Amino acid sequence: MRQEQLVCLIILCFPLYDSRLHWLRGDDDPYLNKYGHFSERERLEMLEEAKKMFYFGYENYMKYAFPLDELDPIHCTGRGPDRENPSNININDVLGGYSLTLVEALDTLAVMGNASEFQKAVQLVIDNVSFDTGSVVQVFEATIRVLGSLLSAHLIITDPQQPFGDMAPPDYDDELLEMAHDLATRLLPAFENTATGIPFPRVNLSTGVHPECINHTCTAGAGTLLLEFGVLSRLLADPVYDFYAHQAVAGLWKYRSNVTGLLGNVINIQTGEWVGKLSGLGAGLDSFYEYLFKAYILFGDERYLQMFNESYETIKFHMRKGRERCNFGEGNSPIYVNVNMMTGEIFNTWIDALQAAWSGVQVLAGDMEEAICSHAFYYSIWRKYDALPERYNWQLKAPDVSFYPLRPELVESTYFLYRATRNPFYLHVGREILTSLSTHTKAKCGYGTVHDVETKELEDRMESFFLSETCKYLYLLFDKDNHVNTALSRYLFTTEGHILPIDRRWRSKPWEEEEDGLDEEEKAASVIDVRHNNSNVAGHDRYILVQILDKGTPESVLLWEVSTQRRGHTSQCDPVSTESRYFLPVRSSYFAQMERAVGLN
Ligand code: DMJ
Repeated sequence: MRQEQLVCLIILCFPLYDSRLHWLRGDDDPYLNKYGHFSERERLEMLEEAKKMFYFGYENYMKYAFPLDELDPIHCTGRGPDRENPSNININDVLGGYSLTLVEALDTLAVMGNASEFQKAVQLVIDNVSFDTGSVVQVFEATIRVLGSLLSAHLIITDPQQPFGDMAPPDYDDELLEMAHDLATRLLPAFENTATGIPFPRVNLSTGVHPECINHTCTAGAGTLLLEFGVLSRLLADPVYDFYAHQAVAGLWKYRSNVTGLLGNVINIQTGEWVGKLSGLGAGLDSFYEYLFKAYILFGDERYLQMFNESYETIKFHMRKGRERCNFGEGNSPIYVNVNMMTGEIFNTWIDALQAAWSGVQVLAGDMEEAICSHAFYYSIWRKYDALPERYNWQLKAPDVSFYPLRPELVESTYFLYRATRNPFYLHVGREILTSLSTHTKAKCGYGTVHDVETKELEDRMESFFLSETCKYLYLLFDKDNHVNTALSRYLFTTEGHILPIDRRWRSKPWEEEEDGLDEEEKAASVIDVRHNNSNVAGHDRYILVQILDKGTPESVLLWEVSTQRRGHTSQCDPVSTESRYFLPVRSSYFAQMERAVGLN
């Protein structure tokens, strides 16, 4: 062949080869074009943006609001409890007059590696925060926001490895643990004088439960204390907190419907009668399920695993609508709806923003394909509004309740899905969330609650979970080398995004066993490493595990271990399909169907 002929052949053949390559890779698929790749440069840019977002909120809070609880980002002032209007529970349930936003920001500072500011902030908390405030707060909110944060920061400070940098303030003497102890003790009156063991929803931090305190509580409020109370008990070797948190869950569990197996959203703590019969995965119930599973991960207590497994099957049976598989078959996009706990019939036609955390729980539980679809549906809603409305009516394709208070749930699930799949799709989702937040919620001195997702009008309030959760998950999504990510199998996020080490210490109850059989050296190295714990793994699962280990993704090992245990055997882990890992997690046609379902096109 002459040289000119060869050149001609190459020129003629190249387009054919190229177009075949496009076909093979699906490059003509608009979704794959949009989501198929995320460069290192883009990742670093987003990491920087996430960091800036946190510091803009944090520094403005410190400048304009501290020592009050929250920042008003439009008027550049602070706010504390609404003492003039005790019935303003939207504010008073959360703001206890204890520098809430500073307390909540502590472990985000550590995760970002800012040792000097972390130490300074810890000292400010120690010097300024008191719980003898006379504030009437919700037991749930005080626990997940304040108690959880104090414990997390204490454990970061006392970690002998100091993986985030030198976080220990000079002369630290367990003050944060003492504060956690003090706060939890002030919450205990909520567990007295209840006939069911389910706590009162609110306490006055100085005087206990008011004689006229309402006898109703929501399921999540009473059933989301296990992690914080359990860790505190173990640190203090005092069973009382662990006991009460367990008793609350056992009380709720006892009253589940004997027809459907479902729980409602509001219960009378004296009679066990369900005042709210809505059963769903959003407000009032969300973190109840999350904590059953996380309590099993942290404490290894099989009772919680059994409750979670039973709940999971029941939820799927009654609440899940749509086609059977996320990425296969015919029918509507899968969706989890609210049902009547007594009958399983559809209760209403809205889903709420809190339910977006459910796909994160599904990732932990190893139900990956379900997690992918649950998340993708919420992401479609986000794309429609650049935010999540508090309630979205899936029948009317419109918000039922229109505000968005900077909630973290969608980015939380996005983070978990990215860690489990490493699919660049989730980095794109994270970037869109970050961009929407910068574009629509940035105010003069911080980030504001969106009053109406359609008009983007803002309210003058920056909730503390914006710094403890929304910014933390965004940052961790893009910070691939962060210690939390490289050792994810050793950390558990509380429902408020505070990190707790998964540690063998939590597996025993010091008040039950004087001697747990470990010598001092073993105790020092007692962080659970599931990689050394796989001796009874067989066949296919061992193959998957070896693959995971070879790829150096320790978090997947934990997901693998807990998911196989959740299913009660070792052969039904739901590994992410090759297609989901390297192409789009949801097939393009199903993705387009979701867009139509929310009226996006
Ligand atoms: C947080 O306070 C927690 O995540 C809680 O479980 C419910 N959601 C809010 C933030 O949206």
